[in-house]
Amino acid sequence: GVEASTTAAWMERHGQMYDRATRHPFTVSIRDGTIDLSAFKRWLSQDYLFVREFVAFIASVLLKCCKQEDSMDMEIILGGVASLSDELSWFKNEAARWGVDLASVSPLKSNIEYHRFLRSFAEPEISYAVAVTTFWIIETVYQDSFGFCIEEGNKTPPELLGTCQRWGSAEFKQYCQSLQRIADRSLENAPADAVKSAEEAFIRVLELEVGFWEMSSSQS
Ligand code: HMH
Repeated sequence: GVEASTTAAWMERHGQMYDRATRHPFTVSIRDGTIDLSAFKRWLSQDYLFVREFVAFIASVLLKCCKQEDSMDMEIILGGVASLSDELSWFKNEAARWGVDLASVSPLKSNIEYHRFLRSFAEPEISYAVAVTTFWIIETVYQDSFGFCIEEGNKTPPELLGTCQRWGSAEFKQYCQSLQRIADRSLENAPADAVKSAEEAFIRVLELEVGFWEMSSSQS
């Protein structure tokens, strides 16, 4: 019969948490046009710092991928590293447009917590299956959150559409689906303890993403 993939099963099992991360009041307020622009600017500057850490994280996923016997996923992950170069330029442009000075931004508490989590993947003991699954869910939360902001019926302010397109585009969705296939295939071949660790990391990402939106919504 047709079985749901491991990751699809987790999205159902932890559906409430997944929805809290992908339909957060912060992104919902972008979609309904009530977003507070100072909150948007705070998100922009904090996410710039996040993405700089994310580069090192994806590099660690790439390294684990290359150490695999069969590293057929290398090109997809390498594409992810490459697209972050363009993304960092995008952040600089966007920050200039909003009058945000990136040089003077320090990471807030939830961002620091997320950095610490990302850095833990540099440990060689963490398996490729766990790392690539974590990579997939981090990207997917943004894809789903911003995709919703450009779906039918949105009242997203025109000046925020570029941001929403970056992660909400059909192209980014396909990239996330490629990562999901990679994650599922890796999990199928992984030992039970790695599958368990991957599920824990999946849940942890959802919590950290909620924390990141909360941090952006209100100064705390
Ligand atoms: C906090 N999560 C956060 N920032 C991002 N840019 C992504 C996920 C996806 O790239």
